[in-house]
Amino acid sequence: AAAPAWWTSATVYQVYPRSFADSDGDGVGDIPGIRAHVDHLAALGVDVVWLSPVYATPQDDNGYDISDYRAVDPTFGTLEDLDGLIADLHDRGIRLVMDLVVNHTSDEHAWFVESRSSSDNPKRDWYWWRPARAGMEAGAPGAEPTNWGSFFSGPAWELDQATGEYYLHLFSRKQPDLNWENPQVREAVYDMMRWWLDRGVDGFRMDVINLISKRVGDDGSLTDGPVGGNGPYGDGSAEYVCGPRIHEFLAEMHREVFAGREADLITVGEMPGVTVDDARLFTDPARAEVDMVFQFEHVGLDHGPGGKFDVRPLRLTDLKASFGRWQAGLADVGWNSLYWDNHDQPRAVSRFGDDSPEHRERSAACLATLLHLHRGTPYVYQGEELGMTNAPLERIEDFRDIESLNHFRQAVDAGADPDDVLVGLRAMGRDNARTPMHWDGSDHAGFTTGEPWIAVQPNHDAVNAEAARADEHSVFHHYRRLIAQRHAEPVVALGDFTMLLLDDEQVYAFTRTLTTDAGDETVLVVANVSSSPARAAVPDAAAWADAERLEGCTYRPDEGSAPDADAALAAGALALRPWEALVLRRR
Ligand code: ISL
Repeated sequence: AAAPAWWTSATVYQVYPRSFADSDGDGVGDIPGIRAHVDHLAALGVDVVWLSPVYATPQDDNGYDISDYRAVDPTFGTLEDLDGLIADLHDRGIRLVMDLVVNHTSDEHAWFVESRSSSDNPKRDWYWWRPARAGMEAGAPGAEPTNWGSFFSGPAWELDQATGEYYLHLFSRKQPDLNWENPQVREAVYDMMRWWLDRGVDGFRMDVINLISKRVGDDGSLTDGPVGGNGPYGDGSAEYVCGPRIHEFLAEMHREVFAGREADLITVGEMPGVTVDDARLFTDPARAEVDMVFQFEHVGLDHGPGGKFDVRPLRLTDLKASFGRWQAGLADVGWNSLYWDNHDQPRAVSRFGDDSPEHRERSAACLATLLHLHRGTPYVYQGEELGMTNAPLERIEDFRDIESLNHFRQAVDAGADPDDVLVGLRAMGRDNARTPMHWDGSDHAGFTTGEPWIAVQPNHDAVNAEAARADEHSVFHHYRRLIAQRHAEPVVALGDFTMLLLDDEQVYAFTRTLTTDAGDETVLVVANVSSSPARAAVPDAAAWADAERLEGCTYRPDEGSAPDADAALAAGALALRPWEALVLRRR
């Protein structure tokens, strides 16, 4: 068999540039700010940095609305700054992955400016232009070409006065969708991607890449989606999530852009709504599409029928069933990416752990142990390695994100009580993860000398990188050791995964097994995912009674395990303190 790809033992760190480090005091993070902190990333030991967008942008969606794919936005710096960052990272053996946002551009991109200028412009067909619904007047309520809602509230169509036609925008009205049916669009994107690879970048994280193929009839028609549940609009997802030509497009991209150089690269497709079966196809190396996908199942388990802001308690059994299904589904073909959070999700410790002062560090470390011992490529979002928490967002004025602001306005206009709407926004709003990175305990956490674009969290006095690096028992050093174990131990990178105790609401347990010529090696992970003591009914417990601890995987090894752990294990169970995780190895 071929040697495993380098990224099977790699860990990726996501930098959200707006909130990482500001070098020039304008309150917004920038590339020189990142360059000033590359040693933090090297100390953590990550292999890859995924940089969220730094391209030219009007910042309607914090850079996910791009007006020039080959330019760096002045807010973030210059192309030379980016070249410098690539060099700084490469000097430390760290690769750089750029965000590729090509489901849509900004409405200020030259392509769209041309496209909207007239019905017969050569670039007209680069976007999705449609007349009003048959028999209706453009602009009349319900006259949009389809009933689809946008991810950011309101309809997915905007009427453009210049020609009296509508254009499609699955996200904000300043993010028109590109028409991937048009081969010129695809060639322009591939050309831009090659340009970045030639500049030295090592791959792409592909934004909502499974939405690029829309189901379109021979006559150019698009189809309404079912209405109900979440607001007045139709759910168009069946028409564009993993649409009819998605595999063809990604295979073509691979041939046109990656072929011949793929061994050094890493590609990850962000894919809301992707199923395990789709993901097997997308990540099957024989099909040559992408290396791995970001799936969304585990970050949807606490959403109610009303959508992401309709928050429900998360059940550990659901979480384990989901991860277990993905681990099994991509066991023999394909590869998983592993994440708890990113710039679109609440902070991991606040959502899956316990962010109270008593349990914050232990629960953050427990979550790290669990994720980093799954099979797949782990992603660490900036600040996760410090156990950063959700932000204390109180009033609507505290929010900055277009998704939250639009949702608030739509819900309140529709008659909802603003206080009720805020409950959902506080729990799920994307700004939770977008407050500035905590570098130290000084004013503005060392993020900026100016006025930060969004408030720094007050807990930066205790939760910050400087303090964490100086404390060998910090969450940071726990992450560092876990990342190192993935490099050092083939069983961590490649071992088979078996979920255990699927019905237990408190304990998360699994094994990893590696079969080699030297015999079997098995790692057992057992964690108490709660703030009260637990007893785990580990299968075949007695066999683990005197197994060794897998080095580097225990948080606070100085504290030992729960007092009666060994005796309990010998007797067929295991005693665990709140958020305690044990990682044992048997050969
Ligand atoms: O958070 C979400 C909205 O409820 C997600 O559905 C999110 O929009 C989805 O994960 C796609 O995210 C990506 O594309 C968006 C951008 O706003 C996100 O920041 C990006 O990660 C549009 O480009």
